[in-house]
Amino acid sequence: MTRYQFLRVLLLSVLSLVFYPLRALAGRFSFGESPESYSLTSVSSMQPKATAPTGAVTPITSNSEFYVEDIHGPPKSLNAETWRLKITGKVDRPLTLSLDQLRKRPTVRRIITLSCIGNPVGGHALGNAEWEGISLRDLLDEADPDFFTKTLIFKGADGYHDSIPLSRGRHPAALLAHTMNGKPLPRAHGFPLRLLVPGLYGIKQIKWINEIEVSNETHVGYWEKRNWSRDGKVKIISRIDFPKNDSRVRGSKIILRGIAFAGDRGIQYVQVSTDGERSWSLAQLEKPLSPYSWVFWSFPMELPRQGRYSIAVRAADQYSGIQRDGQRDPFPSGTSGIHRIQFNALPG
Ligand SMILES: Nc1nc2c(c(=O)[nH]1)N[C@H]1C(S)=C(S)[C@@H](COP(=O)(O)O)O[C@H]1N2
Ligand SMILES: [Mo]
Repeated sequence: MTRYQFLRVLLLSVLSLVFYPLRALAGRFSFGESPESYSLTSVSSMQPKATAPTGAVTPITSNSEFYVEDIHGPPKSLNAETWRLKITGKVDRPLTLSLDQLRKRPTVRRIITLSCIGNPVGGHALGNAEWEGISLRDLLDEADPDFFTKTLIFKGADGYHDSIPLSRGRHPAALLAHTMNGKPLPRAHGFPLRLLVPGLYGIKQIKWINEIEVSNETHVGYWEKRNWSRDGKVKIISRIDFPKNDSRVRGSKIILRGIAFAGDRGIQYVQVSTDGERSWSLAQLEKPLSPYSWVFWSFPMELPRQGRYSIAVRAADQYSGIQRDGQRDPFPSGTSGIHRIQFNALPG
């Protein structure tokens, strides 16, 4: 931290001590609109298009197998020639960039796993890709946000919008991607430009971006208006990929396999239970492809008898400890439910 950054944090902390209580008071007398005032009947469901791969789950998800989730599909009117990215709002230097100009800028490459907040327990609305594009932090430095700003609002050409804290946008790995797994970003995934910021669910990873507004207001995003989570932080996710639920296996020994993911918090360990969750054992972990990538786990299991077996998996991140089988419904802030499967062991 530089001295300037330190003083800035100090000043903002002191100011917020005064400002937030005042605003909370104002809220009681209902000046203006607060997010709480949206009706709870406007809940609407997010329906990611995702299928389990036919073969084994691979460390990198191919573009064609990557899940897709959006409100209306790719915007029809989007034309790469006339498309512009605008940086607007509380900045010293508003910017307007064409796709050619963006492509000429220095690029960064990051492996980041993306998960839909609506992904159910054991679901496949998450994938891992290598994204290439421009550093969001560098772009922000160039536009130079005003001293007191705290919000970045991202707007997609389809009318979708959401915000992240400016501090999160300055994450060293946050990028505006124009390339996915070495190919131009597919239309379905946000061509010409989409956001990737570690630690947050897909809800925050805006596709078809045409404007980034720097603001000092709180912003209520598209899904937030429909009562989904405001912060969109990824919860601990773990999944069993082999064997599949209700499948049949042969042999006296098998290797259970799956993935675990916790956004930008890193997976510390994964545990498997083969005895109805009375005891848990540590699984083996593969080294993740990046600090923001899912982790592959495996666990050798003896099958001393024929018949039905139940297994469960749970993971711990580096900060909050072991995953709890809390909320199984993804609404409103993502599920942390434990994945359980059953399979049948056949003779031979
Ligand atoms: N412009 C725009 N961006 C969007 C959305 C959208 O509807 N419109 N949906 C978000 C949601 S909810 C998710 S999970 C991710 C999915 O990204 P993908 O389709 O590339 O997997 O995009 C996010 N970005
Ligand atoms: Mo999503």
